[in-house]
Amino acid sequence: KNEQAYLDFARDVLENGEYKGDRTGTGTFSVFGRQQRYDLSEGFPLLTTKRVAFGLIKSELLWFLKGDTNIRFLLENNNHIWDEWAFKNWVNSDAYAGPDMTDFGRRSTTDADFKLIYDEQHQIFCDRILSDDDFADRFGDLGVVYGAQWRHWQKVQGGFIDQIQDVVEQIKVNPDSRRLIVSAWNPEAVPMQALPPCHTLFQFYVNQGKLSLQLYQRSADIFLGVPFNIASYALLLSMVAAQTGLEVGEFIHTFGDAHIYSNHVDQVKEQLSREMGELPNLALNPAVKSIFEYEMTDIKVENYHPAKSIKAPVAV
Ligand code: DHF
Ligand code: TMP
Repeated sequence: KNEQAYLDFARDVLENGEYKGDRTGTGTFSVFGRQQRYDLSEGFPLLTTKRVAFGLIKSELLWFLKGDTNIRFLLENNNHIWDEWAFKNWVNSDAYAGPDMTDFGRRSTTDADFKLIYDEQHQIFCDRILSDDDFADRFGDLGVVYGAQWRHWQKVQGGFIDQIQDVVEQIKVNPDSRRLIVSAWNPEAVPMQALPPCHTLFQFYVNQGKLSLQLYQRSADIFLGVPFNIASYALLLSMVAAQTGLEVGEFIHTFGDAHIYSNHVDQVKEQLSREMGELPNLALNPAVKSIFEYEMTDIKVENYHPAKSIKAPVAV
């Protein structure tokens, strides 16, 4: 069963993960190398043991597919999942003259007075991204992140590669190919990214009229990021299947460093104590004729009745 695979994975890391320090200073329980499989014909893998905000997953994926790397589009869709990484560039810049925001991610979870100051600066930042074009160009951009690598991979000889367009075309004309790969990991670009890509590389596979996708994720925040990543890639797979006339097969999720942050342990235990419900169904508008033409209203999950959401702080 699809959701069981995620829950077993979380339990495995809770039980077998070893303590490991990390870049954010939070600390994690970590394992290296795991894999789960989700058969999409059994339902759409949007977790039911906590509410997962599918609207945010849709707008993030549409943002990647547009080749956009500026958070303005996300903010226009009320999506704040990437704010902290743009905000970090802003407060570290010479142009920022507000209150000290050093280590804002951690301090806003431990210091209530600081959190008020941070929330205010965050709000000012978002308002300015939305209203000031020059400011948005300078501080809303996360660098050459997913959208840039997927749609405009810069060639050494000049020009760009559109990996998504190419892979969709290859699935149509050469479905037996073993080279149906999209790489977000561009070693040359890593220093120019607010966060080097966590979902590093994915490969499609076609057999017996079914399309499957395997993702290699180098680093995985099991409680916050992974439920989004599962649904996002299941959605991408479903959209590519719809555009290539194939049925949906499996989403295979392969991991490097898979971790539970030390301040997520109670939340994971709470989630593991809950009963699973039925998985929802995905409905894509069949009139959409290109992978690049989907809009928010063309994508719906039906019959989603999750348990209530569980809040946790994100490590910045
Ligand atoms: N950093 C870390 N440490 N973990 C991540 O999962 C992560 N993910 C990123 C960027 N950097 C990251 C992009 N994706 C949330 C989910 C996905 C995501 C970023 C943030 C998140 O905070 N989800 C919450 C609240 C969502 C909301 O705004 O309602 C959740 O409960 O799912
Ligand atoms: P890192 O770059 O030091 O590995 O930190 C990235 C963190 O963000 C790590 O906890 C993994 C997490 N993450 C996800 O789990 N999924 C995602 O889609 C993204 C962008 C990040």
